[in-house]
Amino acid sequence: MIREVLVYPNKLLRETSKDVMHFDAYLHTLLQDMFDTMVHSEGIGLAAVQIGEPLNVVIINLVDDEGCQKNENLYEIINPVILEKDGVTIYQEGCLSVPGYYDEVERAAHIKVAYFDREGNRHEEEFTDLMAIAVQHEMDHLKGRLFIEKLSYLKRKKFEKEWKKKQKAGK
Ligand code: Y12
Ligand code: CO
Repeated sequence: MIREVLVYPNKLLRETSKDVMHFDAYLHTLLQDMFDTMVHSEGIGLAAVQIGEPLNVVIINLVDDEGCQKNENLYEIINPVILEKDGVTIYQEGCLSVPGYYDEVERAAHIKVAYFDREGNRHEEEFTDLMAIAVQHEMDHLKGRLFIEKLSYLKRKKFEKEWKKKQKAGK
């Protein structure tokens, strides 16, 4: 089912998400709803809190070199914890909860993450490149943080001005 994506400055987006305790049908329906919503919205990543469910659940499905979003590249990341991080990378990020705004954000270039899959199996995996950026972006959502909060003071001011103007224009 396609669900509504919460948009900044919705207060629910600031909530801290809680760990999943049961790897059951409720979780599987949530994962399906997140997938349907992400694909419908043309996104490559989504956190459960973005559809109003403050649980530590993230999905990421990057597009391949041909621009295809293949199911085999879908990551379902539950209760993630960053074990190691190093290096620095800067990328122009966007977010379905801040539609139409993109800006450069600095993040770790390499991360090692422990997480659970939909069946409750524990994994440890290292991520680099766009996947490392996406995992960190989505994990920030789980702490109630948006990428715009990582911008410099001046860039944040610029964003708030543009956002208010857009809202006034009804976009
Ligand atoms: C790198 C950086 C950030 C991420 C997090 C996941 N971000 C997204 O999936 C953002 C998608 C997005 C899609 C939009 O819709 C269209 O482009 C049609 C959009 O809407 C507008 O710009 C109007 C905004 C964001 C992963 C990896
Ligand atoms: Co986002």
